[in-house]
This record gives sequence, structure tokens and C-alpha cells, in this order.
Amino acid sequence: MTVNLDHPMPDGAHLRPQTNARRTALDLSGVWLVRLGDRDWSRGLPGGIPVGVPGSWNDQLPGARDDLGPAWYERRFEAPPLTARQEAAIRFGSACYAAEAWLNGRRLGGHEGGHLPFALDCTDALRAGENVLVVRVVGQIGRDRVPPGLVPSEHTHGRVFHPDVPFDFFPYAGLHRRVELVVTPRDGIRDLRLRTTGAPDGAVLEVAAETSGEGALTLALDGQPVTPPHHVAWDDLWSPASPRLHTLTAELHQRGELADRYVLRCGIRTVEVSGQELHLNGRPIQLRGFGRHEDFPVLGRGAHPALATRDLLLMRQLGANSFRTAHYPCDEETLDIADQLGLLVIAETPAVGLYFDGQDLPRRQELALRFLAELVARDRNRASVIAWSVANEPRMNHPAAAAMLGELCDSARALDGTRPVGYATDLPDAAGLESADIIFLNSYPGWYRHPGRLDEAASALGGTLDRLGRSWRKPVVLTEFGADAIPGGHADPPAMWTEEYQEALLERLLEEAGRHENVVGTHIWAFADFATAQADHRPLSLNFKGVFTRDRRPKLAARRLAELWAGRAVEEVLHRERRRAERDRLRPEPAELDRRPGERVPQRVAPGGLADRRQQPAAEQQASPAAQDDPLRAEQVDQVADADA
Ligand code: GCB
Repeated sequence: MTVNLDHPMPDGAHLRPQTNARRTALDLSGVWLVRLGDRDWSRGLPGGIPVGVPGSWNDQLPGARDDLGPAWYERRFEAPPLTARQEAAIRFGSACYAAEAWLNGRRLGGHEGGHLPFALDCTDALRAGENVLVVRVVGQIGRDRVPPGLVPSEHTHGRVFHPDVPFDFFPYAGLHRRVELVVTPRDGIRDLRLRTTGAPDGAVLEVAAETSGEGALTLALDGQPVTPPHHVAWDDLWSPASPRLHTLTAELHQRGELADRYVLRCGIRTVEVSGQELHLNGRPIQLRGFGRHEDFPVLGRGAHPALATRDLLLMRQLGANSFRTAHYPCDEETLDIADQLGLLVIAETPAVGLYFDGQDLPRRQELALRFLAELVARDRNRASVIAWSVANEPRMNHPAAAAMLGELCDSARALDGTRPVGYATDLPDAAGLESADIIFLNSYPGWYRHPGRLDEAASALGGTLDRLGRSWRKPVVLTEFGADAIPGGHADPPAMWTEEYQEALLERLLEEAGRHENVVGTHIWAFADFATAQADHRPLSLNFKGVFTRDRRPKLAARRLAELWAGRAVEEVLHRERRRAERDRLRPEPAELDRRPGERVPQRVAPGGLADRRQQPAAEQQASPAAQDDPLRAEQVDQVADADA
């Protein structure tokens, strides 16, 4: 089984495909043909069976669960004719773990690494009539990959899984995200990079554009021509309480004609670490939320917008404002929803289970650096993405670890100096944290340590947080903590594996974390139950630490979290209300200026009052005190969804 490396930094993947007057994106999702096995089927697949794309093949094809490929895919499609001024590419949202593609028998290229997009030029291979696209996907694990597999036991957590992975999720394989035929101008807009910096009364937006060929580029923000740097007023900034999105339109004109156009929906905000605080738009912010896997019955790791929508709306409904894309970059449509709903995202690379030994170490490091660069290229313009996590639980107890992790953190900062960088660690006392701007701590008191003992669990967590606070003047996000709860498992008093124990432990640990000034966020592991490889500690091959079941039914903890977080969400709104009140105090209302003597003074309604709430942006209503009565009420979801209207 070979993996091709001829597209180390895929071209054309920076700007996500779109259809407009000068660009076409033809979605090739749907029913493809597939065949497991490995012959040269690059000209067309004999005897293929149907398979849904996007989707993993493991849970779709009978008997194929543990088969990691290779699998050959085929899709036939009609394409519009290209003009001499256009070029075409096939863009894959994610092929897990590596893929190679042919169009009409002609090899287009390949890409290694799941969860990240790549585009293969097909200008010369594309025909005006029917086209045969064949893709060979390999999902096998190995020490020369990221994430690695078949790892020597001294470099794992000591758990044995089948298939033999050093991480706690099933190694699903296949075409996991959208596949598109993308037609763009040969000379056009290649990349747009936004950069926001803070200003006293708002922020300043800069735009770096890359074009090929001659021409003049113009930019417009919400329809108004702009010449960056452009000042954006405070009220137009993006935040969880007010996820305002703008439309940036770039147009390239050549010889008086529109040659290319690209439209970017974007939120404008700043994020930075300040001492032990995390600041959004210059104000301290606390992250409340989850680690989230992309996992669902039958789909496996296949992206579906309905699932992402459901998950992110459930998060907002509970009062969460944040999640981590554990343990790989999430689908781009999920980030569209996060941008719209005002969810703050810690974006993680696929570097889970890194270890720092053996002859394949240089190659793993090279891949980890490359995947990081691809992630930053993909997500750098996202308002929702507020931090990079360059790895999950690297085995930091090795002498080579700190320097290699340092290289990853430095690389993230060099690629994008506008977001804090860190890595999720379960070994906070090992070397390495000096490289991080922000500490992401994974810790399981009350589960793997101090099982069944809530008091000891809380004080153990407190001890770790105190120690981190003394050692580092850096903010800490508790990126993982929790307990498995088998749905329907109950006990009084609470016992491990029951819903009551999960609820009690989460509440105790949230309470403890809240006492520590260095803690700027708590992400419960996990949002929903998810599939793992087989192991003696994973009943039914599932991790049951979800607050929702695998099919997104709430466990007891969900309701409790909604209660706990509802109060916090109000703080955010009040914070904003206070700011408004302050502004109103300083600035007389126009009505007051031209009121005639004896005229009735319009009554001001106290913040949070009904009349006042009706005028608030919908996202704020969602978190308002009235909404706390039943935090799982359906109409709140409607309000959040309207937030951007
Ligand atoms: C961890 C890992 C996560 C696991 C979790 C668990 O530390 O980062 O991937 O699923 O623990 O439940 O064991």
C-alpha cells in the first residue's frame, strides 16, 4: 500500500469553492460506487457496489467495519465545457487517511492526511461530456502516519485496542466530506487573508489578497467599497452575544471586465491572551462547552449538515459558547454554523497520539507540521476559531518531546500571529508547556484517578490547577474532564457508569474549576457518545462520556448543565447591557435634545425587561433571564437561528 506525497501544500484549497458569475462549484456528493481491495482500477471500477459520499465505508458496507482499505471509489458526471480562460480542479473536503485520484484514466495526484481539504488540478483531463472520476482511498494505520497506529505499548496509555490505535476513537475511513468539481478563472483571486487588530472603539480590519495575472482588485464590505486598513465599530464586532457577520466581496477587473469575484462571510473580532486571561474584543471571556467528535451511526465520520446543525444548536441551547474539534479539524460547514451562532472554537490538528521515538519520528513531525499549515490555511479567516491546538495528549514524558512540540507551537504562531496556540495535555508536569500561550488540560479525576470519590476528585483537580497557576502565568482551559454514563444507567447514591454519577462529577468539577482564577474555560468530554475501536474498557465499542447519547438524546447531565450555564450566559448579556447603559449615559438621546418643554419623557425599560428584550438582538434574547425558565425550550433555538437575520 503506497501513499503519495506529491501535493505537500495543495494548491487551490485555500479559498473554499463557491458559485458566482465567475466561479462554479459542482457538488459530486451522492451515491458513488466502491470496491474494497487493490488492483489497478484507475480507468473505471468493475463490479462496484453503491456507497454514500460523504460517509465512512466501515458502517455502510456489510462486513467492512474493520477493513481499512484500500477502497476504490468511482463517480461518473457530466461537466460543462471549459473556456480557455478557466481551469478546473477536484476538491476533496477530507479523504481519510490518504487518497489518490484519476480522471478519465489520467492521474491527477494524491494527498495524505484526513480532515483537511485538497484540490487536484484536472483542467487537461476534464471532458465536456461524461467523466469518470476514480479515487483510491487508504485508511490503514501505521507508525509513519499522523495520527500514528501500531504504536509500541511503552508509548501509549497502556490500553489495547483493535484496530491497534493509540487513540480513543474508531479509525473510520473513506471520503468523509464533500467532493466538488471546481471551475475558476486561470487568472484570478488566489487567496484572501483577514487580520483584525484591536482599536479603542472597535477594531481594524486588514485584508491581504493574492491574485494571479494582471488586474485591479477592489474590496467591498457589506456593499460599501473599502480600502483596508478599515475601521470597524464596536457594535459591528462578532462575539457569542452578538455573532454579527459581514460580507466581504473581492472583485478582480482585467481590461475593464470582471475577471473574478469571491464573496466571504466573515466575523470581525480580536482574541488574545492577557496575563492569565483570555480576551475577546479586549474583554475577558470564559469558555463553556465540550469536546466534540464527528461521529454518528452509519455515517461514521461522514459530514452531514443536519447533524452539525443539531449539535451546535444543542450546545447553544444548553448555554455553551464553545467547543474543541477533538481530535482533528472539523468539517467546514460546522464552522459556518459556529460563525453564525457565535460559538468559539479551539481548532485541533489531526496530531493525536504523537510519540517521540523510533525511526519514523522525523516523518511524523513533518506530517504534523504540514497538517498544521493546511489547517491554518483553511480556517485562518474564521471568527469562530479562536485558538489552535497543535496536538492532543502527545507523550511528553520523552526527552525529545518538548523541542518537537515547541516547533509545532512556533510554527502555528509563525503561520498566524492572531490566535493563542497550545496543545491538550494530560501530563501538565512534564516539560513542554513553556511553548504554549494557553494551557489546555485534559484531566480525569473521579474517573481514571480517584474513581467513585467525588470529594477527592475535586480536590485533586484543585491541586493541579493551583500548581499550574503557580508555575505558569498563563490561562488554562480544562479541555477534558468527565465520566462515562451508560444511557439509562441509574444509582442512588451515584455510582460510576450511571447518569447520576456523570451529573454529580461534572457539577463538582465545574464548581472546583470556577474557583481558580487561571481557568478561562471548561470543556466537558464529550458532547455525545462516540464509537471507539474494541477494548475491554469500552463496552459496546463506545465511549459513553457524552452528555448526549450517540443519537443525541440528552442524559441527566444535559439538563443540569443548562441550569448551571444559563446563569453564566446572562452575565455575558448583562456585560453588554452595562456597556450600552454606559454609552447612553455619556451620549444624550436625540429625543432628549429636541424635546419641547412639558413633553412627556419616554420611559426607559430596565435591561432584561420585556420591552427591552424585544429590541435586543436575537442571540442575546436566547440567553436572557426569561429564557432560563426552561433552558431546553424549542423557541430559543429559533431565536438563535434568527440571530444573524
Ligand atoms: C482522553 C483523550 C480522549 C479520550 C478520553 C477518554 O484523554 O484525549 O480522546 O476519549 O481521554 O474518555 O478516555
